[in-house]
Amino acid sequence: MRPDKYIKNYIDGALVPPASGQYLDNVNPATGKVYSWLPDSDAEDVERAVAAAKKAFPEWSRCGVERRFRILSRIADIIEQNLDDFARAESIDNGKPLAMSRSVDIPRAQANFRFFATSILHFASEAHPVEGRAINYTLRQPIGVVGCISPWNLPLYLFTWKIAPALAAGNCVVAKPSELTPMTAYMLAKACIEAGLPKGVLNIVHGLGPKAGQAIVEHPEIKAISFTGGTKTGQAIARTAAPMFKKLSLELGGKNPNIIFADCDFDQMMVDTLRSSFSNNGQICLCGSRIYVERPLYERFRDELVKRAQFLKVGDPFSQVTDLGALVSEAHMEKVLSYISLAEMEGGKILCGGKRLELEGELAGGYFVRPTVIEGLPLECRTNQEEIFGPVVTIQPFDTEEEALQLANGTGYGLAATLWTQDISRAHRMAEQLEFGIVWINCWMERDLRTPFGGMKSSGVGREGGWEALRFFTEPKNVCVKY
Ligand code: TXE
Repeated sequence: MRPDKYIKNYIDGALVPPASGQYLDNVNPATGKVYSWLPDSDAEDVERAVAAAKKAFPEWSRCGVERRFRILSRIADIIEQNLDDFARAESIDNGKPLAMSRSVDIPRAQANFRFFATSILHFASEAHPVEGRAINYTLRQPIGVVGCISPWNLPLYLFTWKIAPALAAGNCVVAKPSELTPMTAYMLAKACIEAGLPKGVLNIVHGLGPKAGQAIVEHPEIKAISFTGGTKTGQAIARTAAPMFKKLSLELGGKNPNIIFADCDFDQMMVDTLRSSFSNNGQICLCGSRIYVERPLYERFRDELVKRAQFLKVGDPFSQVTDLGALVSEAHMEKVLSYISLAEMEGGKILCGGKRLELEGELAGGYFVRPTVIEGLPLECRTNQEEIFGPVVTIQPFDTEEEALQLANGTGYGLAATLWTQDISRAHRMAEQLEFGIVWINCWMERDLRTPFGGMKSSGVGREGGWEALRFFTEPKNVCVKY
């Protein structure tokens, strides 16, 4: 399955150009050069997608879970069979190392379809008998047409994390991937056609957030919105969708703490902390960007982290030795670099990195930034409060458990926290008090698709994953029968 130069929308079962005939540039972030074009879709394309989805809904919602299971499993098979093509396309589009696309992004996209294809076979609803009098049972019915909007950091991974449960539950979908990383969503459309997904069940509209994305959010026939992206965008979506009483699932930003106690397994902690700091260039909402270390371990940790960060190889996403590829776009690189300058202005000391990496040849225009470790900043400064979403971490010592908790909970975000300690009582005690949707103890990114996934505070509203996703994408109806 080869990527094409001109990406098309997927509407009513066909690959079609945008209504306006206008296209946007799609840039390869490792070279800084335009390499393909995507539809600059508008409300007209969204209107067509919604009409197709509405038409497809009666049959798809009633065709039975067995049929939905079969078709979604076939889509998973096709992604698996085309792993190399999907992985190459993802790395060109996003700038991430091919090894990561091959081992994380695309396998997970395949797993999302397989997981929800089988989940729907087991999904059941409750009954509440009133002894001797009546029985209540809950029908869980698909909502209708739903909107899924996803970001650029884990393109196909997050796109399918929303689409798969929505389809499994019997909804028809209008989806928009990020305009920065549209290619694998386009390839997914081809996979859906090959798998025999009935036309109109899934529609993929490409284009800009404020234009195509906004048209999805404000369309009155789209009854639920599942969104992953920046907190500001989440606020804008809620402003439009909440007064329309749409169901909303918002997975937003994070400013995640890693809390490291001196009694931890140092070697394992170092391996995972390096990953949580710099995987995917720090462009994962779950990456730990504020690292708090118990004072007796602080200097040893600092020296080791800086040594390992300097050792990471930044460069060609297609080289086997590359650890960090390019950041997703020039604008995002500028944002990350501006935060590093801000950190210096706020009194932070840059221990390593801190600069753009200029490569030669084909990669001369690429958006590469060296892994950066900063110390000496207080909790209240902007560097420690705002999401940077790049290969940048701050480190700070602490003395007591209470202080660690105060630091960890001290931002407006609440997505994920990581805790390193061998003291089991402390681990449970702190897990209870950490204000985060996910708490990892002695690990990071240990994912299980059955668990509730999402954040507290400004990190979002609602949970994805497992039954939570199927509950979100269904409407519960109480039926009461008196006898
Ligand atoms: O994301 P946006 P951006 C954070 C990260 C990053 C910041 C901004 O800090 O630096 O957000 O990134 C669509 N109506 N995260 O601006 O805009 C858009 O087209 C409807 C965290 O690139 O949130 C894309 O498909 N849709 C994060 C999607 O929203 C709109 C992942 C995400 O883009 C829209 C990415 C609108 N008005 C960034 N405006 C995470 N939580 O993992 C934009 N979009």
